[in-house]
Amino acid sequence: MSDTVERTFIAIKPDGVQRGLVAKIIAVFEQRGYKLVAIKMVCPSREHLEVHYDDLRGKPFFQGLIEFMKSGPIVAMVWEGLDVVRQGRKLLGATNPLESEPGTIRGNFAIDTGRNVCHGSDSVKSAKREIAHWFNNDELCDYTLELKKSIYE
Ligand code: IDP
Ligand code: MG
Repeated sequence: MSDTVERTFIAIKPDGVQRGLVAKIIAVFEQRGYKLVAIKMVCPSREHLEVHYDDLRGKPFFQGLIEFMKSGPIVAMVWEGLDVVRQGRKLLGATNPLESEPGTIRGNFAIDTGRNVCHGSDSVKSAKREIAHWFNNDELCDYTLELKKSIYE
């Protein structure tokens, strides 16, 4: 069995929650075979969101992005499995939903970049930073996915 402990941070943004996409987005990761390690609904502070999007400070859309992310609850999750960071980005689709392939979450459910319904870490390094930023260690559940033998060779 290959290395399956890679983790990524996936969030359903306020537009995804408002549009009733929580179950659908979770199902995409569940059905692919990834393991849900942590999940919570949160209304983070402006400061928390600014640190999350630290690399985008200075972009013209930054303030609008933070305002939008503050406009309602977010469902924050950690998913685990082989290549989950890169595969998670693929499941989400391109940042601009007009460029997202049909079949991806953004390609199926979004049109505008500023309302692209979900977030996913862009590298293993970002994932580590984001997981530590959104979750305490005791919120990350340590358990065996019994289906593992059916998912990995
Ligand atoms: P990502 O979410 O695909 O990683 P990033 O470039 O990290 O994309 O941007 C973070 C978020 O900022 C995007 O998901 C999107 O909601 C928003 N964003 C990025 N570029 C623009 C833009 O040009 N206009 C409006 N919002 C943007
Ligand atoms: Mg990003």
